[in-house]
Amino acid sequence: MKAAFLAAILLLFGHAGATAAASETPLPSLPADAGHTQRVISYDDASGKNIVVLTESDVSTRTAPGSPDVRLASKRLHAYGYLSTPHGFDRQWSVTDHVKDCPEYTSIGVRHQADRLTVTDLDGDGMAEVWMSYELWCKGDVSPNTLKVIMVENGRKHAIRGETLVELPGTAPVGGLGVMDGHFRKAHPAMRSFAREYWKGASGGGMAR
Ligand SMILES: [Ca+2]
Repeated sequence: MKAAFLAAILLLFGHAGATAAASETPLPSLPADAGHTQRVISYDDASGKNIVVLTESDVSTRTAPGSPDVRLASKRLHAYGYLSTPHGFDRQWSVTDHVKDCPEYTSIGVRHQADRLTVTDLDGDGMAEVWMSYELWCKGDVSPNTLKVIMVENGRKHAIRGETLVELPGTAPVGGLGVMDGHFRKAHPAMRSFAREYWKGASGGGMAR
């Protein structure tokens, strides 16, 4: 196995307008619709110096077509992976997801689990695996949220899709199950093992298969 690469957390800040400028490392300029930065990390692997940025948009609203009394809410999240080159930052991959047109009387949520952003090299090939999880919801009750775990290695995305686990006193647990996509099913056993643990943590105790 190659020596583990250095994973260095450079910045952790809340929203745009925070102290990104305090870093000595230049940051990539994000797309105009990226929204607010939630977290930035950098790491080195066999490809070079990389930066990952997690962002979320504001909630936007519009009037429902044909129903002037109904407002619909939407929100997006993004993740961007950049490689630092002599010519500047080159975007290698991105992840985008959203809740669209959620009736405003319900609760809309589009949220990175930003503190769980993690970098590994579980198969020891020198190429980092970047792990993230996020939740989506549009609901008016305490039902589970949609939960996704995404791992990106060398630009290739692997996903687990399912729901958060909800446990209320006096009732049976609801949700928690995640299903690995075809990329995860073919991934290195160490990655699948890590993925199950990662899902467990992201979902609040659920299982991935
Ligand atoms: Ca790897």
